[in-house]
Amino acid sequence: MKKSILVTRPSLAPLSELLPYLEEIWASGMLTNDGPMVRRFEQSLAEYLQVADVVCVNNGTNALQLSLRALELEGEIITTPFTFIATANAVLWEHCKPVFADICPDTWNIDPGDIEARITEKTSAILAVHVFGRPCDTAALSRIATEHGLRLVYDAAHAIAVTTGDDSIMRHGDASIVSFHATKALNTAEGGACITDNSELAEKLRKLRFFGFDSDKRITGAGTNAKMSEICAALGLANLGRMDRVLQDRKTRYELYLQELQDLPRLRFQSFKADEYNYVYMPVLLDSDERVRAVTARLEENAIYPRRYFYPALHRLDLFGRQERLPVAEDIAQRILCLPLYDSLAEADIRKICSLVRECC
Ligand code: T4K
Repeated sequence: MKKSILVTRPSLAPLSELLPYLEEIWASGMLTNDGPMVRRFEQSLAEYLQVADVVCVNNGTNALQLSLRALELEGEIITTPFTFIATANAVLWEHCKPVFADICPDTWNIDPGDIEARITEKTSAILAVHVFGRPCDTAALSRIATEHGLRLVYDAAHAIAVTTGDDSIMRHGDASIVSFHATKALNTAEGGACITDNSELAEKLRKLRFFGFDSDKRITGAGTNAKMSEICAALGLANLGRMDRVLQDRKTRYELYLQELQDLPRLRFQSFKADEYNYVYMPVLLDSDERVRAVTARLEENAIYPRRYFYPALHRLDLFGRQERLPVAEDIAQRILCLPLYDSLAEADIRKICSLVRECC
């Protein structure tokens, strides 16, 4: 039987590095409810990301919902159709309407020019995604948000450790969220965080994730249960300890793909600055939907499973009211394929994937 190669595999610290944290939890008997391991993980993350405040929650989707809720958003929120469904679902769950703007053809991020065309008196915020970790045009988005009095939230689910200049990408806007799902470069099995430099907002988020309780267990409002458990935080701490190595290993593998595929005229890479990317995904843009299907079929015959992140573009789904056509997003979404990329992927496997891709291009 052929060995399967999946689009990703979890980046996991050796068990021996997790055990000391688990022993502490077993000794304390504290498994959840804002315990010491979550606080330690939050502090370590704040240092690692160089941000003021990190509020950990039980997944990235809830991090998004809590951020929208804490900012008291209503009406319309302008967002990108080229993202995972969770981005737009979070808007719906907060009883707002996602209004989709088109994306840029090279970065695949939301197009600031198209946002401006979609602002109405009902717009309360922009929810931008650093797709595949590629930073959005944060300067343009800040300018638009300020000029129109809008809130600006970043879905940075893919953008762990990305910096622009000397600054963490998570320091832009009113808040950013990150995901620590098993498939992310930094994982806590399930998990996520809201990140903000605004201490009042962070306090509000802490209450919202914990039924609305303040630190004296007084009820301050309608919160929910979005707490991260101590065991998830322990896994996060163990994995955070080897993040730099994980990212370096991914970068090496990304560069091998680049070297093997860059001469193919029918294939392009996401455009990014080398020091502003985390090399967590391996998306390639092919010249047609048919070629995406052909490459996928050829790889699957060999037990290699790439993924069409993110297809279809969300704006034409019935769920979001089949909004007007967005030509760039529709074109890009049907031509992107994410090839396998993770830190333990063997060099020989990458060469094999590339030679199969070449056969179809
Ligand atoms: N915003 C954006 C822009 C996002 O991309 C996401 C999540 C969110 C928000 C929400 O964050 P979370 O609420 O999820 O924290 C995955 C993830 O479930 C999802 O977290 C992620 N984005 C999305 C892009 O991808 P699938 O449908 O690819 O998952 P699955 O189970 O097919 O896994 C992919 C591959 O990984 C499989 O071939 C097997 C492998 N795998 C998976 C898991 C779960 C493992 O080897 N071990 C595992 O434990 O959605």
